Amino acid sequence: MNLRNIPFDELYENFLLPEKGTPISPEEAMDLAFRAALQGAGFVRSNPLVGAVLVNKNQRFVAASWHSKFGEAHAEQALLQKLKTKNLEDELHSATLYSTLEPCAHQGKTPSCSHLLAKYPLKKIVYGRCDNTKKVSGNGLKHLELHGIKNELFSSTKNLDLADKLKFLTEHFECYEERRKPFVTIKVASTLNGIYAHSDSKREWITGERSRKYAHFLRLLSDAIVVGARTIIQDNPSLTDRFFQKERIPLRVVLDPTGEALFSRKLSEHFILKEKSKIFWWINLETRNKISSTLMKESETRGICFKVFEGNTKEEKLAHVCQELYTEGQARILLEGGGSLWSSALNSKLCEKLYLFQAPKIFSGDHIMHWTKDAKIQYLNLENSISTLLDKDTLIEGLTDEHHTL
Ligand code: AOF
Ligand code: ZN
Repeated sequence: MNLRNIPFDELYENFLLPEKGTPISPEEAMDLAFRAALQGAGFVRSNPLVGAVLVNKNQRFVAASWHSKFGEAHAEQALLQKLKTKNLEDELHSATLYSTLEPCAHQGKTPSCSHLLAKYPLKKIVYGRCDNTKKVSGNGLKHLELHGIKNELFSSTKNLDLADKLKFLTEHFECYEERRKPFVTIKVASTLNGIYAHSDSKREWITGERSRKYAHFLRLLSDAIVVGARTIIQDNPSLTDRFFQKERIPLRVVLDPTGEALFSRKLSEHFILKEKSKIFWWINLETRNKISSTLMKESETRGICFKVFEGNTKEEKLAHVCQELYTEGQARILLEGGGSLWSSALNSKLCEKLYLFQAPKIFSGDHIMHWTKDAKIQYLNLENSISTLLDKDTLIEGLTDEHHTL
């Protein structure tokens, strides 16, 4: 288990660029490119988070930039634009460009980065990860070589943590592009013995404020946030990010086969409907037939888009939802609760990553709910798990393996 000293939300919030002309080592340059890439969180959708840093021929920092929005300039193009605006294009002479991802080769929604870069007398590109999509896959690097620009895959023996950070920037993108599915993450806040709620009480905070702030960062990172009916009934959540980018509302998704969450209170009293932004509300076909035309109309004006489940079991239904979200271009999906949803995700092998916030407490008694309450898997391993201290709580995160048995 590795220990992460600075949580990502702090790196995101306290992002500062060094003064131009500051000496910078290769490790520092790539770490800065990582932090620059994080600034695109919440806006790149199925694209990777990418950061780029220019270091001049005397190993001095010149400028940094990042891919800030899906469909807009890639990190490298944004960097070149910045250099132009600041009249710093001369600094490209014999310079090294650090990019968290290999430069692209294709003209897509934006021009090809390698073609843009090849026009300048750069010495070398150091990249953090390969882009294995067919259209890129080494082609950009070849193009740069043809123009006399060398390339190197970044590796560091001094900063092993950096390799994990670079992987984080592309994990949703690789899953979406290569495996053609959304990158499904589970977020659980529990006691040391895995309890996330009491079945007989209303919402109660288990983890501390610091963890809850981090959970909002996970919402910022996510394209879609999914909850089950009981979470809507018991917690009445808003499912918005209220710390980092308040104006950005992720797609909210409610899984409510029988409509018990929908009918649990007046629409005007559902906090999730306070922000008028699209919500996918999945229900069974029989439930849809029970919704009056007045309620249907009011729901739609409040942003609800009803969807009908396919499949019989919870697992089949969830798999169908994930497939639909994939088709809708939703790459990073956060399952926020509760136990039934998390268990279905584990049972159907849909969960790619787990974020477990553990508070130093134990709950016991007749009404405790364990977060894996309906899971039928025998075991689940987290690869390269990382622990981060968040005041008194510990966040344990890691990619799940696919080798659990039913
Ligand atoms: C880079 N730098 O900053 C990013 C890259 O549709 P487009 O034109 O925006 O292209 C998206 C693809 O470009 C994406 O699938 C991935 O292969 C690459 N992303 N590449 O060199 C960047 N965001
Ligand atoms: Zn590009």
